[in-house]
Amino acid sequence: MVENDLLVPYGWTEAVSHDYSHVIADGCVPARVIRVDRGECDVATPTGLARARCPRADSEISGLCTGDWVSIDAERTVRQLLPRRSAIVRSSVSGRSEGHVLAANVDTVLICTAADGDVDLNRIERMLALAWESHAVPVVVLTKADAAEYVPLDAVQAVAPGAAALAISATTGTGLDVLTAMLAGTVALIGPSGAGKSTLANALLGEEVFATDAVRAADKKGRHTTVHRELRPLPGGGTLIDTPGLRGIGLWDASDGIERTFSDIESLAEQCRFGDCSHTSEPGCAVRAAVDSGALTERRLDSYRKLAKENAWMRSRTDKRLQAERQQARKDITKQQRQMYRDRSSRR
Ligand SMILES: Nc1nc2c(ncn2[C@@H]2O[C@H](COP(=O)(O)OP(=O)(O)O)[C@@H](O)[C@H]2O)c(=O)[nH]1
Ligand SMILES: [Mg+2]
Ligand SMILES: [Zn+2]
Repeated sequence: MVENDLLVPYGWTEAVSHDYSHVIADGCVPARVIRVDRGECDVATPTGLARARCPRADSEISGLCTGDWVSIDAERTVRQLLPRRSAIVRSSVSGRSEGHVLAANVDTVLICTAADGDVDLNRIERMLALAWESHAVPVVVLTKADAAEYVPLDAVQAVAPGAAALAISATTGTGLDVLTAMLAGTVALIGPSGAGKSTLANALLGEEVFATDAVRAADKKGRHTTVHRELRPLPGGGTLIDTPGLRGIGLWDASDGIERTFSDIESLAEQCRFGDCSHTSEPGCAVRAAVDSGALTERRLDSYRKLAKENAWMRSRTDKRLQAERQQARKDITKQQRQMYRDRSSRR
């Protein structure tokens, strides 16, 4: 039986209850993070919506984000960050050796691209890698189909093996019923600014919750109207997270995500004569053969290489940084020990 009725619209299910009920600290209740602003967050609690204090930055809980399940105490302070079932993580802007979590406990990721602008397949592949890596199910959505002369749905579907791709219009309602039928659990919208995410969010929510903005006509660039990540209950069940547009999304250790995104290339590579084939000039290369026959585009192969290289670089950088941090910690300890010996000898 599901308790916590007021939490149900915010994603409290029997499965969630099963995972978390026994780990919640005494005197605390479960809550879902709707939105985080410096030091405080809006949360949904068993008794309704509330404002909670985030733990201090130096506490074990840092980087709370929209979609997180937490426990809060009687003073409305977040006490526990409950284990994330999934998380969309990109490389941190601050360059620290952690990823930056964009949204947590997400089941479906809607990768939005405006059909009336430049439909950048490389960027779609990058977002697919991010989404697959998060353990959510991606759906590629071409928005503003009403404004496009030609909607390149086939080209988009071709770069998204294993994922659904569809064209919609939030303005005319085209495709919204199909999309609604695909939504499950917590749905997050990602994509560049101006892609129509907030407009689509409002259409799915059935009310004007999120502010939207006119795209600059000159360059079709959005203006970053959405500045917060925010979670809302969907009328038909499930929840929706709108996010601000991302200027650039660096991958964060997305090896599995890349593998899934390029599953076609990965399976071709298994047929290459050499196990360590670089798919450049080796004889018996199945990947080159697919490019030569037109089954695989050079663009997609390049995109795959670029993301794999970036990922490898990111991983090596992280490893180096972790090493540096450990080294620093050792130095600090040595310093403390020296200080201790000095103190002791001066006391003598
Ligand atoms: N023609 C048309 N314009 C749309 C559609 N969806 C969004 N827009 C417009 O695209 C612009 C950016 O939308 P917005 O939702 O703020 O994009 P976001 O930055 O991704 O959240 C706004 O001017 C919207 O009116 C659509 O389905 N059709
Ligand atoms: Mg927006
Ligand atoms: Zn090869």
